[in-house]
Amino acid sequence: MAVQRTLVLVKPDGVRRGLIGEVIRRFERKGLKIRALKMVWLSREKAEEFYSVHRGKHFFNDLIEFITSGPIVAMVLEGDEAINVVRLMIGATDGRKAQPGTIRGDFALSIQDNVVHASDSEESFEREFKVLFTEDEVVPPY
Ligand code: 3AN
Repeated sequence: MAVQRTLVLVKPDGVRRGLIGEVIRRFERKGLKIRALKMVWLSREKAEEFYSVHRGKHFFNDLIEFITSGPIVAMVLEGDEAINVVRLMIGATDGRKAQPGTIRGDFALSIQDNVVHASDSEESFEREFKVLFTEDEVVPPY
């Protein structure tokens, strides 16, 4: 058993569509613990830092425009193998290819407007966490 933390975003499309509660509900019912939660509107600078691994790709500009187009909800979830569990629950990047039953499979029909983001590795979590949170925003285990 390896307890991990992972970072999840409800992206601007998810917030606009009123899916914040639906997304959080799925993770809570799964048994994941919310250790931090906040609503933020990313600056262009923060967004570019968050998605720095995609800099130079053909979709980078559109991605930055999209993620800064409205507020997002950022959270830190914790649980046994949380990184993989959450990736399975959100589904494939392209909503058209994501399995029904996953968040993207149930709510997305696009590769960009795909409702949620989740860290894909411990290294990604560490990097993403620093862009969005400080340790004092994380509640102790409960
Ligand atoms: P995931 O969000 O599943 O980890 P990544 O990290 O490969 O996927 O991509 C980050 C984000 O970049 C995606 N959620 C999507 O919004 C956008 N993206 C990725 N690949 C493409 C693509 N081929 N065309 C347009 N947007 C893309």
